Amino acid sequence: MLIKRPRGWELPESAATPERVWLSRRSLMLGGAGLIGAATLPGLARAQAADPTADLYPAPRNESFVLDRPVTDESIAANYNNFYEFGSSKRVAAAAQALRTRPWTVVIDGLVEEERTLDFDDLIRTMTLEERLYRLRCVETWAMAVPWTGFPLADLVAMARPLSSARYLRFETFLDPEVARGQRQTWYSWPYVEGVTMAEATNELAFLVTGVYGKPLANQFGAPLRLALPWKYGFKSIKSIVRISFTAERPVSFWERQGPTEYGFWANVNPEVPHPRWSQARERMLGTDEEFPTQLFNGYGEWVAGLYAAMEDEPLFM
Ligand SMILES: Nc1nc2c(c(=O)[nH]1)N[C@H]1C(S)=C(S)[C@@H](COP(=O)(O)O)O[C@H]1N2
Ligand SMILES: [Mo]
Repeated sequence: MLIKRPRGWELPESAATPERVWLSRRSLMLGGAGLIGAATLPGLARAQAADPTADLYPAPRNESFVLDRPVTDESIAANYNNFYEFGSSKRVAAAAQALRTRPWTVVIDGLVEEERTLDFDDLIRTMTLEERLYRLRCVETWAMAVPWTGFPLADLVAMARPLSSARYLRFETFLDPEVARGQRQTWYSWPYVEGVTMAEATNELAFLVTGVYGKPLANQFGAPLRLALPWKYGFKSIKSIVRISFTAERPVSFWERQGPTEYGFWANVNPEVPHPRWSQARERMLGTDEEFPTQLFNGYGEWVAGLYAAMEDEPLFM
């Protein structure tokens, strides 16, 4: 089904069109006539799009997920990021533009009927995209509310056909210290890794994100594919995924390896369980600085509380 085949946009238009025609068509599109061009010359016009999946946006909104506060301004969310591959400050957006997100492949391996390597642009077109308004709560106490676009992680699990022995999913980010200077810092164990249980992965809330604010993901948000697990602290929502492995063993995630007494595997949001160095009782919205009381499971308990019944012995909230 997911066979790699050349598409119109993979052929640079300059290779197929005399330069003078190409240049004038480009200036036409820059002049705002892009829709006309796209309607009459689908393959060729798409070759000029900055992102080969741009035509998939905006996706219809799934109205099941509503916010209790305004959406964070795009300019704020796009300029305050955690993406340690590009540095430990929040101002990593410029550095993250160095990441080349095409071609991009995602390996599905481990305990599956058949291991495979998917081209991202093929993968996304086998999935039905939707928009969801989710909040994200960083373990550092800042929070945001954003319109993610993507598809349920459960749909990818179904496509991957895991064996019955699979108990966890392990996600891995790209590794390229040439481009991502943060990955030259050897006190971290790169690449970034995260993991969830099969039950968490197939919960309706678990979302694989390909876009935000009605467009393909900008690099700093973790292009071209990142996770959104809104009931967990933000570090579980791994960016720029290149590998998804089905495992029998619980994966050790990046921050857990770094500081197991501060960052655990479960990392479910809970106002009553402080981080060893600060309280988790409140959160601050990016942009407005408005404060809200933190909610158990970040307010998403209706979907996920049942996952953790009879698991009191586990450190579910760190
Ligand atoms: N690969 C990778 N994924 C990552 C991180 C990172 O440093 N590297 N930071 C995490 C943390 S701590 C948070 S809070 C969110 C931030 O997502 P945002 O920058 O889109 O707000 O990404 C998470 N995913
Ligand atoms: Mo975070």
